[in-house]
Amino acid sequence: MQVLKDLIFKLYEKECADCTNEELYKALLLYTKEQLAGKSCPSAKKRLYYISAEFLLGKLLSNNLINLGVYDEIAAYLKENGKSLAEVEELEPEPSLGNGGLGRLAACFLDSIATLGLPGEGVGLNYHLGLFQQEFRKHKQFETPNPWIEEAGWLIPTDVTFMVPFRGFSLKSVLYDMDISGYHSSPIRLHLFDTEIVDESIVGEGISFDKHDILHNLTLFLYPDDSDAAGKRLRIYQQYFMVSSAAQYILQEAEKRGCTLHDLPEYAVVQINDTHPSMVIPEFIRLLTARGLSFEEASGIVSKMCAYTNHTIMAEALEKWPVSDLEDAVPQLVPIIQKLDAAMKEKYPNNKDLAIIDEKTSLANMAHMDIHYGFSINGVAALHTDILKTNTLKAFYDIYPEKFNNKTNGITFRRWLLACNRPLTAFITSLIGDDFKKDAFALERLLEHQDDPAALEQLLAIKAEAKAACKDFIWQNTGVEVDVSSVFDIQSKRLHEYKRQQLNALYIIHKYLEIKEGKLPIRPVTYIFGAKAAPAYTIAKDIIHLLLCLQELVRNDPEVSPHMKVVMVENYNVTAAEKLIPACDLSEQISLASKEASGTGNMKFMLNGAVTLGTLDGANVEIRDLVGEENIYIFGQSSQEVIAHYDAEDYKAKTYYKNDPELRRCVDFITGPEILAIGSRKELRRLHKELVGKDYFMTFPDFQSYIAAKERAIADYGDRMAWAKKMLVNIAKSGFFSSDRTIQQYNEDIWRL
Ligand code: 26V
Repeated sequence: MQVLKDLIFKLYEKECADCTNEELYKALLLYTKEQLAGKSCPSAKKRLYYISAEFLLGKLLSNNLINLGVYDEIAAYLKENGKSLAEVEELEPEPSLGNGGLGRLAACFLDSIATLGLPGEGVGLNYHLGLFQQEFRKHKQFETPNPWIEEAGWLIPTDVTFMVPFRGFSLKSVLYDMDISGYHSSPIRLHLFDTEIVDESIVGEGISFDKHDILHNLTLFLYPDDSDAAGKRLRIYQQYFMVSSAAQYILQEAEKRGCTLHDLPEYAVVQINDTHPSMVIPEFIRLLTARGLSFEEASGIVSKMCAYTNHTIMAEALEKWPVSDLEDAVPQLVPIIQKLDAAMKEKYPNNKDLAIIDEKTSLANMAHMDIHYGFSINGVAALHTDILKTNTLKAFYDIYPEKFNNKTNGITFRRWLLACNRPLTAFITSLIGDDFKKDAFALERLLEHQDDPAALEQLLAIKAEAKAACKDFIWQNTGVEVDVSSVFDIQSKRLHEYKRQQLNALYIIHKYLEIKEGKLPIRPVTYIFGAKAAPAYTIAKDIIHLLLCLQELVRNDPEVSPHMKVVMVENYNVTAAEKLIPACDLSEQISLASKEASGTGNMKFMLNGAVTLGTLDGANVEIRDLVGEENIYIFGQSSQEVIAHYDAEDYKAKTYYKNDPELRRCVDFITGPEILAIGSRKELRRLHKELVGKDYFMTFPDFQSYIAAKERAIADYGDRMAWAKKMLVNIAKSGFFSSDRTIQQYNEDIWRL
């Protein structure tokens, strides 16, 4: 601790005990940065570049202290001086450079790459304003900017710059670096490119800004709303700025290591995280041909170097750019993409599904380009990869079966157990030692304690402690007082119709109505939500409106509120997730089967001893296989049934609405007098109409089986010992979902570092 003590004295000429929390935060930040800078990054001839438009890092201080192995020592030192590390941590702004699962996965991957000592680097953009901050007013979501960059924060300025050409102008990219720590290992670097002339003053009301002012807005926001043409074009500018800077950097670094360019795949492998960085393929070809290589050689090199990860089958998220927009922004890429497309059309003249540029629409399909010109394509959970092979990308699987592979997602246990749940970590260590911190499969040893009443009691006590801490958080965040002896039922993730928060809402209405009729539930339940909706996603916002109205309705009804509470946490982000997840009893993973590629929240909840209530979708399938039917609650249509309904276009919400009076009663409650007295007619009617008229994500067919499964779970919760055993089995079996395992598999099958 002497180093920290000296640093504090050097900075402020006083002792720790006399410092403010702000001063201590700055000192700890500096201390941590110095410690990380003192360790060299793994070096090697061949390096991985993980290019991603999103890295949802979350706060870094405590995570870094844990990875450096000094957290406990520093916490104790502060405590001795009358300070609290937890309070100091509160001051750190959260770098939210991501929307949800995809960005958080990238952040977990960096932790694991560092922990495993692999020579890898992350590459992305330095958005000045990360994901918007969510505020609730009049039971609705409003968005405000979220500035996260501090004067002396985690970013390390460098003198690396590149010129990125656009139609009519060029922009200079400047590189900022961040050290990403691994657990008891050397850090790796995250490279974030920025422009020099981004201008935060162009932000108007909320998060509005001039989308045409490319010079001043390029790295201003993470993924602005792209529901209009200007937003789409800005996204092309952002993506090209990112990949052109990345490609120039990769070539420069490879050449420094002795690469002749003809042997580039021996020096670099690029993982394309979703299609956002796909333009890196034509950009590499452009740069290599400009350096004298033939087009054929350049495209051959790129094809040995680039690998693509698909994260969704949702058509609207699979990027297709109008060739005319590419012409407007990055005309130099268009002839290259056209040439790549022509070669494939010549090779496969009879299959339009394989085209990069669709002849009818003139849209360039980024995933198709990645698959033709990459050497690997992977899905993110076993079911998802199967659906890609047999459905969404079947035409490609038929011609390139060897390129397809699965890499089931994972999470870093350092953040999602060691950092966010210290009591559980200590408990596990006391039972099985601490091998699990580096080898997550060691958690299986917990199974030896599954019939040990003392261990199970202790597990329940730790959960109770986490719930008590979460109660305070919920009180501060929402002003709702929750009952810690109630079941904590949590659904926290982005708000999207396919994730079906609306199904959960219908269940809540069902329970509310039962209580009003005098049918009291066997035990109280707290229904907790955390979710942001995309600013232009109307129905998602309507669902938030409904949830906030339900929160209000229940809170103010003395007949109902002893039995249930509804809580919608404001501004759900990584920091909030770290508070909610340890406290969860029942983890809601209720997406429409086939639609959630993997999910990673499901893994975080499981690791923290929650039991899953879910559909057989994404990684839930693998969770079920690991823990067995008796330790998970599964309901709903299977993915094959869902896909068959979409193919046959035979689903009619109205039929269910007509034939199931209980369902109808709950759906109609959305526009009934109780809710209308709180919320606004326009939003609620629109949601009602959407459900009865469309229900595109088929909540109605799963309504009854959802109720049955949830009732079973809530009843089972009463047998405390049996429930604790389920918790323990879930924790013990979660080792497979460590991102260390995922990254090892990426390395063995794809990167070969
Ligand atoms: C994005 C959008 C944006 C526009 C509106 C519709 C829409 C639908 C889906 C998406 C998802 C984009 C990709 C993504 O974030 N996928 C998530 O990736 C996670 C990490 O692999 C995975 O666990 C989640 O299941 C998957 O949804």
